Amino acid sequence: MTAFTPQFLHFDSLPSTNVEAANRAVEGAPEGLCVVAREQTAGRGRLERQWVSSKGAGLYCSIILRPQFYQSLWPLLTLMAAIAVHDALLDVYDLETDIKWPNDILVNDRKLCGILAETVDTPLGRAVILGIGVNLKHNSFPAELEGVATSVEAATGRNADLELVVEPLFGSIVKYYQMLQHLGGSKEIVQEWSARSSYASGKRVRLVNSGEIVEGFTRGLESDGGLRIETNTGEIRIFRAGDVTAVRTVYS
Ligand code: BT5
Repeated sequence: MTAFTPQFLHFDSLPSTNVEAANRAVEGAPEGLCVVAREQTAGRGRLERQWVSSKGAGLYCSIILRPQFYQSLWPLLTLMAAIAVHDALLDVYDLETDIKWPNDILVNDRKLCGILAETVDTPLGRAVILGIGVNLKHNSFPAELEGVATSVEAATGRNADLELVVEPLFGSIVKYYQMLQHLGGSKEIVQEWSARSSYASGKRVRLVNSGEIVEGFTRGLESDGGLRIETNTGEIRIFRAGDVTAVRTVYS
């Protein structure tokens, strides 16, 4: 089992911390290298989407991992990161958050944090770049994110400083990464994730994946992090990718 002490590289501005960390990984950087930037000019989400990363307004960071377990379980790294962000926000800001499968941290149904795990082939083997973006400051968001995004400051009314959250967050990542690597660790990560997410079970959702739209109720996670949905026809389907939204039930 590998354990590491995070090593930090701080930048004022980068196109994307994931790209910088991937380049470092290709150059042979070790597991645990964390790239942190005050601003990203080309911050990205899944499927080539943009991650708005205004200067000084959030935590934009990426850590290099070199997992030694089956690649089929690597999706659990995204869940692990979400657990770690959840715990760090609770510890540092007393902020209770929800986790939406697979990679969003929400407060009052608004997005506070997104996580992007990518793989990169390096001379030391395939690595995972785990990117985390957390909105800290109560800056105004672009029009398309108004009503969709939130920040620690907006949610708590308290000042949110980058320096306060970085170490607890990476401390949490190390803790849950070790848990994941134990025998039975994947089951524990799924349990920890489910305990923090209203989306784990019994939530009415709509999932969109490659143009397909499915509606139903969530029915827990598979051991690799896949989401089970009981569709309106009663069939249980398992999804390993997709965008989930909560569907409100209207009672008359
Ligand atoms: C994500 O993608 O949520 C993953 C975001 C990962 C960002 C981090 S920052 C450090 C590292 N370096 C990078 O370049 N990326 C990672 P996805 O689930 O596809 O969500 C993207 C969508 O979230 C966008 O299409 C917007 O709708 C919304 N969005 C963009 N910026 C946001 C923000 N700052 N706060 C809340 N929502 C945002």
